[in-house]
Amino acid sequence: MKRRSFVAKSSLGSLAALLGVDIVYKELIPSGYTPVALQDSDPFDLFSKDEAMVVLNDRPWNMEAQAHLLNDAITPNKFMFIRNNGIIPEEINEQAWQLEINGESAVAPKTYTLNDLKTKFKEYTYQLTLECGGNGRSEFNPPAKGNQWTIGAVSCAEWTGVRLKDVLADAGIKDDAVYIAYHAADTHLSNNPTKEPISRGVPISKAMQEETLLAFAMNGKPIPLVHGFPLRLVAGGWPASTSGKWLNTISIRNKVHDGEKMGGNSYRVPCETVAPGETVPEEEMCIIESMPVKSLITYPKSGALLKEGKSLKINGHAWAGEDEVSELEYSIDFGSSWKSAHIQEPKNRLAWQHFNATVSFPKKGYYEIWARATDSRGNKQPMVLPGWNPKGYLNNACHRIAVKIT
Ligand SMILES: Nc1nc2c(c(=O)[nH]1)N[C@H]1C(S)=C(S)[C@@H](COP(=O)(O)O)O[C@H]1N2
Ligand SMILES: [Mo]
Repeated sequence: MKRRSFVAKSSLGSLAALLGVDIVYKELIPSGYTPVALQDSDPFDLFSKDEAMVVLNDRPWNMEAQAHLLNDAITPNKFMFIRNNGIIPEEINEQAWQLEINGESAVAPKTYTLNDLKTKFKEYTYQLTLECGGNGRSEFNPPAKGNQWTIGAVSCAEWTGVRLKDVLADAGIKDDAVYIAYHAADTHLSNNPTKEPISRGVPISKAMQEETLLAFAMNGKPIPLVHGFPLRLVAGGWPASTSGKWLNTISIRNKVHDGEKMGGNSYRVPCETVAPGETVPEEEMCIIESMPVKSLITYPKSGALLKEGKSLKINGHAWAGEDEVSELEYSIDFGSSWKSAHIQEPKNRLAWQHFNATVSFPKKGYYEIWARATDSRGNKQPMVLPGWNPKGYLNNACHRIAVKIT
């Protein structure tokens, strides 16, 4: 019954988009009525997600993973978190889809069809870590408004597309370019067509990186609708809010982009540490760029039981935004002492790295395993919460799981 109410409260339009065909008389559907074909649908079915994913919000749709669901080296669609700021676009026509490059620092506006992108430019595939800036928000105190993500708003899928830098070079970019901005086909929750749910971007230097893609495939297949079909900007290692889904426009800006969710407290944190709850003036807020070092124990699931005398193999992933993870340690004594785990090299820059260790326990009882990653510049994850900020971003505290030895 809980499932059904998700459907009833959602926008019929976006559900129709998920049916794959237009509901011809949709404006005649009585309010509160759910079409038969959708009555048995639930968000897990609609988005092809595993039933163990956790729905945080249904308007807009937001769903997160649990740590143990993220055990795969490459995150499959069914375990990938969903973060929407608006309503998923309806009736996407792949054949007619266009990407426009424009803006003050574009030589002239230019458009590309998907076919143009696929045929004119070389294709690349990278594993790219995408973490929502607000992942971990639920732990902050005083609490921060917004989706109460725990640890599951992170993924590392394999993205295929063309390099943004190749397309920008083809379109023509002026010397005064500072930032690129994305615009997309999703619509504002208010249904006001003049309002965008989100329009963010990255500095030119990030746009020009080899791994910054205009992606049309995820894990070897067309991108699932909810993750940005048919075209997505992917900027790994940065807050995933910079990776615009349903991409239809890139504007080359001659100033820092001033689109929706670029200003105020959105995806910005105090430039200097502040006391919890403090009011921070606008000019003292800085845009989040590279995400901080972080890790997740993905095996075993928290709550594991183990017989005395047996050792436990643990594994997980660690990532560090633009940087690499150089060390992964674990503790079974609440952070008093640490041992090194084995950490692998990333498949490519900006991919998460896998770690494993064999853990033994001195005697029966309750333990916690804590994991702590260190990046190549020596930054370590904090054991508890990092600096408070108004919107609860960048919580990279150590992940922990419970284990009982019986
Ligand atoms: N067009 C568009 N792109 C978007 C968003 C959105 O609401 N609309 N949300 C952003 C945010 S805040 C995040 S965290 C990621 C989530 O990507 P995912 O849903 O594919 O996991 O997409 C980003 N790109
Ligand atoms: Mo996000």
